[in-house]
Amino acid sequence: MKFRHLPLLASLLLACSVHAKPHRAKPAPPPEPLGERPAVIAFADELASAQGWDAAALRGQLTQALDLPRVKQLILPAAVGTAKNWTAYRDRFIEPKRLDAGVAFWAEHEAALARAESSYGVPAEVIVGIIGVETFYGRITGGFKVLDALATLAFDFPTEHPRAADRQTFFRNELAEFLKLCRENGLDAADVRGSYAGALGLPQFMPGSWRQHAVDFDGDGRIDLIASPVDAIGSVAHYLSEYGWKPGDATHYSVKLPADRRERARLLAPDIKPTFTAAELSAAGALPSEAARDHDGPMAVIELQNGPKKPPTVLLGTQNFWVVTRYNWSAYYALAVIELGQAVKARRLQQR
Ligand SMILES: [Ca+2]
Repeated sequence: MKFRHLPLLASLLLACSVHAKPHRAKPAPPPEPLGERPAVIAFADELASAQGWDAAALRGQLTQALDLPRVKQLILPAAVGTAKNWTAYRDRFIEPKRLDAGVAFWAEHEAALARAESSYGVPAEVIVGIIGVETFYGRITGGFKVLDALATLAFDFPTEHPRAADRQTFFRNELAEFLKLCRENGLDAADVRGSYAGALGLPQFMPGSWRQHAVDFDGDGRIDLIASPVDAIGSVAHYLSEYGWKPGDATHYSVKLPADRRERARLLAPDIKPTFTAAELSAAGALPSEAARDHDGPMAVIELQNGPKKPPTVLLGTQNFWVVTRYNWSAYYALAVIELGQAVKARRLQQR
């Protein structure tokens, strides 16, 4: 499975529930070049050979890439024992400044959003929700040099991470994708900035997702997710469409869970994966909403924690909810995207 920026939002999710920032406790030492490590040389030679590039130039570029201690701090999971809190997470995104920016973004790109909706069947509000959660409509796209960030994670991934080997392989692949992407799109690899995990532009696509799913939606002959909001809009819609967005279907419904603890646990076990039909949910003692009872297809029973003192938020996620989690594997993320889009839409209608 491909996730474009799981590391970014996963840590954001955990970090937002607690105001402490465990990774910022001590200042990072100054960065130094990666140097002539055997893995760097081998990677450069292999990629240059496969792509027909100048091997010496690529070796030079990668051995001089900076090994960024800050990136290695940020990629680590947050400290254990930090409780998830949907209400706190939601408040971070659904707030007046981001809503105003969303209304302005929608007004400026109304035609592109409508065209994306008609081309791919993905509602404008979902696209607006994603770009708003990701980058505050292009205001926060990341200040790290992507070449340095990806080279750090590709060749000096912190070994204390629980899935270090997997993640290092993932980032080596993303580094190769990034280098190809820069050549294909006329970008200077040394100049491109993005998140600490290498996510790029308004929609924070990882380089591999950019190459696989992004589209030239403004028709200027190149794909630019950094400077073209219209390309970003079309690319987000195309991405969701490719992951199976069902035009016209709801993202989620309300539900009351069964009183029986074992039945509740059974329904919650598949997490965000749509598994149960409305009839199966009713048979298990759950009370799906009236609209959910008319839903054609399986649903996921999703529980979002609200901290130790408040009851959790519970909902039924459809296939479309699951598709939003292909952007980032988190129910908290998906619901924030959906609710931000709805809130921007409501404010936009109210102001008219
Ligand atoms: Ca374009």
